[in-house]
Amino acid sequence: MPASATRFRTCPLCEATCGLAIEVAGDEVVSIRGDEEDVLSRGFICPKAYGLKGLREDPDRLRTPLVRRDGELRPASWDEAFGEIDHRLPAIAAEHGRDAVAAYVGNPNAHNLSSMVYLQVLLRALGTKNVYSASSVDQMPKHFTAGHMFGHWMTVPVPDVDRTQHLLILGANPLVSNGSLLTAPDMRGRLRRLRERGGKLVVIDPRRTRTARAADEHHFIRPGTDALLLFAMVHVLFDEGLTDLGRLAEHTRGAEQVRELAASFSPEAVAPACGIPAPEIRRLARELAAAERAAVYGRIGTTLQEFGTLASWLVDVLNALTGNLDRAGGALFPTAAAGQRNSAGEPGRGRGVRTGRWRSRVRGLPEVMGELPVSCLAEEIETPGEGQVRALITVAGNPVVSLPDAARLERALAGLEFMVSVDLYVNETTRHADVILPAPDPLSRSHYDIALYQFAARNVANYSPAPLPREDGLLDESEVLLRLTGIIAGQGPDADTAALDDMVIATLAGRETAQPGSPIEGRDAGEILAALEPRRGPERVLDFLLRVGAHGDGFGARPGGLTLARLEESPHGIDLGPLEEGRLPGALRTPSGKVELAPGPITGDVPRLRERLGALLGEAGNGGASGLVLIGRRQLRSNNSWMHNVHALVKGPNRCTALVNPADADRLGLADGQRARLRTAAGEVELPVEVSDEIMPGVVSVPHGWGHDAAGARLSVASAHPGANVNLLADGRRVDAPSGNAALNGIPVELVPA
Ligand SMILES: Nc1nc2c(c(=O)[nH]1)N[C@H]1C(S)=C(S)[C@@H](COP(=O)(O)OP(=O)(O)OC[C@H]3O[C@@H](n4cnc5c(=O)[nH]c(N)nc54)[C@H](O)[C@@H]3O)O[C@H]1N2
Ligand SMILES: Nc1nc2c(c(=O)[nH]1)N[C@H]1C(S)=C(S)[C@@H](COP(=O)(O)OP(=O)(O)OC[C@H]3O[C@@H](n4cnc5c(=O)[nH]c(N)nc54)[C@H](O)[C@@H]3O)O[C@H]1N2
Ligand code: SF4
Ligand SMILES: [Mo]
Repeated sequence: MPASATRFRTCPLCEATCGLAIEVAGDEVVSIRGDEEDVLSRGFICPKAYGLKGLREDPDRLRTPLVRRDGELRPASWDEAFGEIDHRLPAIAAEHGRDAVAAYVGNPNAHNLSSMVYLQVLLRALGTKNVYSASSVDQMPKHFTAGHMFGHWMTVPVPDVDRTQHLLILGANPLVSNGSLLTAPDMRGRLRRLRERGGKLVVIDPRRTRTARAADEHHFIRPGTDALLLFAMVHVLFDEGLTDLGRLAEHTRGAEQVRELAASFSPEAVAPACGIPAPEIRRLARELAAAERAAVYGRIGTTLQEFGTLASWLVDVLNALTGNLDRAGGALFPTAAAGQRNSAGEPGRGRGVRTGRWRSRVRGLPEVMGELPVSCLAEEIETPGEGQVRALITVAGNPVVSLPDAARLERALAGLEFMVSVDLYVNETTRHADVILPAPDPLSRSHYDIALYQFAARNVANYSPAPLPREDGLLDESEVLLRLTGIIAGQGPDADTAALDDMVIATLAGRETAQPGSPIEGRDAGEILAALEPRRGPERVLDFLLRVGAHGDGFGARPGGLTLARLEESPHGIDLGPLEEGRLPGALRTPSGKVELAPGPITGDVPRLRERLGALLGEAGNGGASGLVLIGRRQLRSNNSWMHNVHALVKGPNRCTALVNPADADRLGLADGQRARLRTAAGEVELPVEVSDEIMPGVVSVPHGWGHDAAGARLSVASAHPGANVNLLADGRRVDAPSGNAALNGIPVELVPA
């Protein structure tokens, strides 16, 4: 047995970015523990971290490219695989136009340094309007509201959990999900300390989750009605003279308009619709206003629903109206060390954001943040005509399991002329590909969280080199993405990727030296490139981003500032301190230079909410809503759809169950453990029922990411614990109107014994 060594590496599985101490011997993982000295996570990890060992060792994980020959995916060399792509993909774009090739990029890209740097390069080379990502089955409403309120998509306020005295959480279960748009490992500890210092935690969720159980107060809410509740709280603030914008008053526009919009949403008007009594709503608002330092935080339950934009907006309207926006202990704007746009360039004002620069061909939904809503993908593939999608590239995504209209999407993928996937597995999605390019296992690549530090509850920077060598025959994902870029750019399957990489960094350096307000404004780009020598690939780009970033050394302009070399000397990361207050107005990039409290693209959706309120009140007047609605949940040992082939994470009882309230179970004649059928117009699934009063009456909760019984997938462990694909029930036409985000929570369903 080779001598063992400990390597420190940030966990790439979820947004908490925990530091891992990985004991390795040769090429093997011996053990995985929490890194006690990690500047952010201080030793915390969850059970998924250990799954990285199983993932590394999984015999089903791809170790060679696969190419479809005579209908079957067969092992091939990289040259054969890229040759096949070169032979088929550019021809489709040449014959049918660039939009005929679509791309879908999934969640793990946000946790992958190579993809964070090179995916954009590939997508730009593709030049297609048909760019799709998991963002539009996730947080797109939050980008939409951040963009319109603060001027940049990524300027998302983060609750200052470590200093707040009052935290109101809606539609998030960070004790299980470990936080999202909130990078804060060990939320259990952080929330416990909040309560120990006399603070209060309130949770609004149709399910009494772990987080709800750890709170001072929990309220059930009817799914999809958060915007009504939040509007009513805003109403109370104005009604009772409790608004106080504080320091931000002179930097804010639109408060009066918000007051007018909230007028018709009194607690008394919305209470029967959302299921929270009016006096309770009034108290929630008063307590929020009275708290010395408070923050409102909403996550998947508030974004993956029909009024995602309005709910996301009202979360930050409440933060602003109570004087908690940009205030310590309230909701703050992180200062990420790399790639943060709201700390770059000239402060205080900018071009703002635009949406709808193009629209989806079939349904006419607007582009947001450079992409189209994934709810449109199936119809864009299936509907004939000019601009029809005929080829698809997926990178780290499992759309068949993750997107609505799952059955239709599956048919659509089967009908594509050509499909390429970059992935770790042959799964429900990639089994439809003509070529699969394997990605290396996470432990054999380096890591830096460019994306997630934008949402961290404390400013930190942590780089880890690859703890283990890459297995023979695998390429770093940067190389895979650059070779694909070369093919798209017409340079053939053997493009000079080193030259492409040089172009990437030269473009970045050229742009930055021309950028007013940059620490390297006016300098010679050649000098900057020389200073990055001899680095190449993602590390060179990362070093560049760190050095021109808010904490960087500015290539000598700010001696002592961050460089990648300094991070390499700090295996547990560098702590850059608590989030700063007073980042506004400097971080704003709105054309007005103000916080826009009532932007038209957001408030334009209020009439739709008013209409819904009317309909819900009509139902309530007729003795209450009779039907059941479906929502989702996350589970500690799952990671969306893709860690179910690791035995340690799937063993034990079937977790893909429908949680049903005892009253509903009685009414429907269902007993705990019994199999039942869930049905919508879109499709049906069968799964066991779990009867529990932790779920609100009238609501059924089913986790997503299951349904691993597809023929042709190569997931021997997962297929023994298949569960059901809940997105077979989801209709892609249900979207949040402004952002186009899918509304996968709050779906009306029928439940019957199987
Ligand atoms: N263990 C684990 N961790 C994960 C993941 C995973 O799959 N497993 N996935 C990661 C990803 S990609 C993400 S985006 C994050 C998500 O992180 P979270 O948003 O914290 O995820 P969930 O646990 O699904 O919590 C959403 C909550 O919203 C509630 N809910 C549903 N509908 C409504 C509604 O209409 N209103 C309100 N108020 N609540 C509602 C649900 O009951 C649920 O408790 O988690 C990440 N972390
Ligand atoms: N009903 C319902 N549906 C949902 C949700 C819900 O709450 N309810 N949540 C939604 C959310 S928040 C999200 S983020 C999406 C997730 O949707 P997706 O991103 O489409 O799905 P994942 O399950 O994350 O699948 C990731 C894929 O990436 C591969 N992979 C993992 N690591 C790497 C890597 O390093 N490189 C490459 N190339 N591949 C890799 C895995 O094998 C897997 O195939 O699901 C959404 N779908
Ligand atoms: S909480 Fe997230 S980042 Fe931390 S160990 Fe678990 S999966 Fe990894
Ligand atoms: Mo997500």
